[in-house]
Amino acid sequence: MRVIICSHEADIDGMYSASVALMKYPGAKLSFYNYGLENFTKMFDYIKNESRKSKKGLVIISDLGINDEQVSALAIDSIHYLKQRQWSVLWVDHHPWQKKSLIALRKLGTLYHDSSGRKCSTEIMYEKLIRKDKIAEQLKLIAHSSDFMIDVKNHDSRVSELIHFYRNKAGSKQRLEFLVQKASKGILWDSEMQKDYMKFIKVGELHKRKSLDTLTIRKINSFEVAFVFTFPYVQASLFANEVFSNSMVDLVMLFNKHGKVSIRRNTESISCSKIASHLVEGGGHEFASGGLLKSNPKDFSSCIREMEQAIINSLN
Ligand SMILES: [Mn+2]
Repeated sequence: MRVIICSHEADIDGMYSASVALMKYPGAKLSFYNYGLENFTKMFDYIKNESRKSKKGLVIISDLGINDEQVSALAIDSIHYLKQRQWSVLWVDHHPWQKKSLIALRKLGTLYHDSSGRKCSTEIMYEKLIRKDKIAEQLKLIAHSSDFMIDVKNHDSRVSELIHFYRNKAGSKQRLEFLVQKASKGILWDSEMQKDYMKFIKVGELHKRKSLDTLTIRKINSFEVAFVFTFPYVQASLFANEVFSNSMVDLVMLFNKHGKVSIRRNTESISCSKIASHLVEGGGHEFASGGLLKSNPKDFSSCIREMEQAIINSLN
């Protein structure tokens, strides 16, 4: 049977949940996607195309959530098509979904969705597919501490940085596939990754310094908020943690040249997902979220004004 695994390209959880799925279905094809209608369209086009090559198959979608009406309609339509070709769908995720989409998807395929906010996709994949496997167990522990930023001091962030490097480096998408294949065999680091990592360190440090030069701190209500324009090789979560450990801010909002915003918090009295809901295509978790700006990314002060307004709206 033809099996394809489509997972979130963003982070360790996306990669390792795909690795765990690959352990269960070693011959499966891998591909990675991000959020947004355009990306979901790409994903479903690929899946439908694969389903034309053979009747009967399985597609596993991981670590990607439906948070948008159009994406929901696209997913429902595509899965109907797949069912006609006798393909089944297994969807694993932990992002917030609209209730309507959850109900619709449950009717069409197998959906393992955790809404508790305490499990990452790799953990769900482990529990549902390959429980008790020693390698998978390690993968889910690493993904959990990376996704929820638990025990940051003892967490090895190099794989996260490397994923970020591969995502942003032209022609490096295949490296993500290698990383997932290696992890599924229990190889979490090797000389090739080390070599790539050393390349990343050089340019990554430079981009971090350049980003820090743009740091602006504003007081909004009782909260200290840092706004930073980030250069491509800066990984949002790790960088936000650095900002938190070097300053006393409560919230960090990062934005880049594409107008993409990443929101991270240092206090539980702010909801990142609420702030994101006041941005374009905003979504995510309480503790980490993102969205898009309407402002021209080159115009820092108008970007900051727009983000400030999103915070103010979320506090009301
Ligand atoms: Mn995740």
